[in-house]
Amino acid sequence: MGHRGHWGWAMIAPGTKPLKVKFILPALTEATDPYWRPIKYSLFPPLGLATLAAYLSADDEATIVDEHVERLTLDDAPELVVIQVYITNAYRAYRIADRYRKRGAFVCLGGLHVTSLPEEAAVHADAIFLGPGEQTFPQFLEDFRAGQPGRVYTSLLGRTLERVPPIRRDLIQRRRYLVPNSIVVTRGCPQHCDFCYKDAFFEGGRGFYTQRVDDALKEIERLPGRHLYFLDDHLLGDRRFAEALFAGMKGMGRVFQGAATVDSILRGDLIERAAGAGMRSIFVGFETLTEGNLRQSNKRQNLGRDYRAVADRLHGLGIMINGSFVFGMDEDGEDVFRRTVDWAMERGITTATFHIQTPYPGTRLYVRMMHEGRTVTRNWDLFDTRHVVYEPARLTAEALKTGYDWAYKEFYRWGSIARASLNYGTVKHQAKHFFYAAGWKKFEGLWDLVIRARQLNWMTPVLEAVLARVTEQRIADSVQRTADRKAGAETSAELLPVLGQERG
Ligand code: B12
Ligand code: SF4
Repeated sequence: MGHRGHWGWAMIAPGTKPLKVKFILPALTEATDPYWRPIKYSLFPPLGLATLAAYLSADDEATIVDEHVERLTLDDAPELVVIQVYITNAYRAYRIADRYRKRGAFVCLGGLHVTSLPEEAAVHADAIFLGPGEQTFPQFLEDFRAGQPGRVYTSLLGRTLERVPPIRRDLIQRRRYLVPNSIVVTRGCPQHCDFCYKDAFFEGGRGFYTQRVDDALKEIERLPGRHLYFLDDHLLGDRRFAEALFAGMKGMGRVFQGAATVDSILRGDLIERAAGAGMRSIFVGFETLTEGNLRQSNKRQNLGRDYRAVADRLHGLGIMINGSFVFGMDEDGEDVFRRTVDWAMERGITTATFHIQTPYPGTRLYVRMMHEGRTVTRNWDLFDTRHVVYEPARLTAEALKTGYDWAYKEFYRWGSIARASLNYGTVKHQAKHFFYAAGWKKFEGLWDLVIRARQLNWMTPVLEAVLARVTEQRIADSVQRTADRKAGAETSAELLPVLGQERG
């Protein structure tokens, strides 16, 4: 049944009855609690589901419902329901799945949480999917159309992003999102941090792979407007791929945000190339300022790296930093909160994402915590990095929670935002930092208003303006510094005075 189209994925055979398919991203639990911040969940459209929808035939009838931005009704009658399950929407996902199964729909569950705990999810599904869906979902569709769907589809060998069909962005309601142009051009990550979802999710096959550069560039060209947000775990993870991508993007007039590790920012001149292609802000996993914590969590790529040099290099390029920090690792004591927040402010980190360490099922951290008898709950609703779900080593659970809450408040005080912006050399950059940081945490009322008016896309040009271009000169200066470093300077510490002068 089915034949292969020119893309290489399964196509519906002529004459086969079209399918009615509903893709659902259930709301995370916090949608109903005081932490709910509509803007946070109106950032990105459900890219994973739009990726899967691309494997349907043109005749099939598909809808994507993202419960964070619209109401989900359950009284319709799709034949096939496809639900993406994260740990913190798992219970809600299961309730929706049960409801649709009672109504006679065939329900597929997949995503990170299903991959971590397949037995738990299987009770609520007709078919479950482990790992990325690019190979398993088209196989399932073929089986389903043939009337022989399997129970468990596991992504193993043959994982690739080559010849994948274009994402069904037509099913996404762009105006409901601040960042409709989210994109992923790689999957996974070359690193192996103990607390990360990555190794469990990609078990049994490749853990890091990229699109073909020309496919990625074509996908970028299809996106309207200027702003892009790369959701890749590590955009600089494959040097050759990233070099070619940035070369291809040069001159496209894009501004973009992405994520990378500290070592990749310090190494070579990839970050200058990224800046030249339009990178204006980057998510960096600093995680902890304590070496022992890095070692224990196998975050080797951060060991011995000069975090200060990372911040200075990025600022030198006019790239704003979203720093990620984890509290509650085994060497963290009461002083960790103040130390971390002070460091982030002193280094001019624009936005900080703080997390309480969370042992996600499937990770090596989870196994260790179980082994040491330190897990205290299996209520997945609490696994949102805001609650303490294990016994910390050198802190009480209360102190960890209080310190985490304090860190957020302290970092986003008006005074702190102003203090951090003073780290920037020019008034333009100080203003950029100020508006970006303040806009993220201080204008909640305004965001809510725009979201209610369903016109979030009006704000995208504002975001583009805040992320506007740094001068070519800054990038050229930084490239020169990299060349100088290669020619002589031994350590990044030696470069700091040079960077300091440049910024002053
Ligand atoms: C975008 C994003 C968000 C967005 C989600 C918006 C959205 N509309 O999806 C927002 C900002 C809301 C968010 C929030 C959080 N996130 Co988040 N987020 C991501 C990010 C960066 C990208 C997700 C993405 O779009 N990937 C690209 C698409 C193509 O892949 P995908 O969604 O995984 O879908 C594929 C497969 O999973 C599979 N699949 C998925 N569903 C299904 C269903 C079926 C039936 C099938 C066949 C296949 C299938 O097929 C798809 C194609 O391969 C990931 C990192 C990552 N690389 O995945 C983290 C990530 C998912 N987030 C993570 C975390 C920890 C959080 C937070 C808890 C953090 C925090 N404190 O802020 C919060 C959640 C808060 C809460 N209350 O629960 C962790 C999850 C860890 C875990 N084990 O669950 C990740 C993995 C980051 C990381 N490296 O740790 N996040
Ligand atoms: S570098 Fe980031 S994405 Fe990669 S394994 Fe570590 S935590 Fe996960």
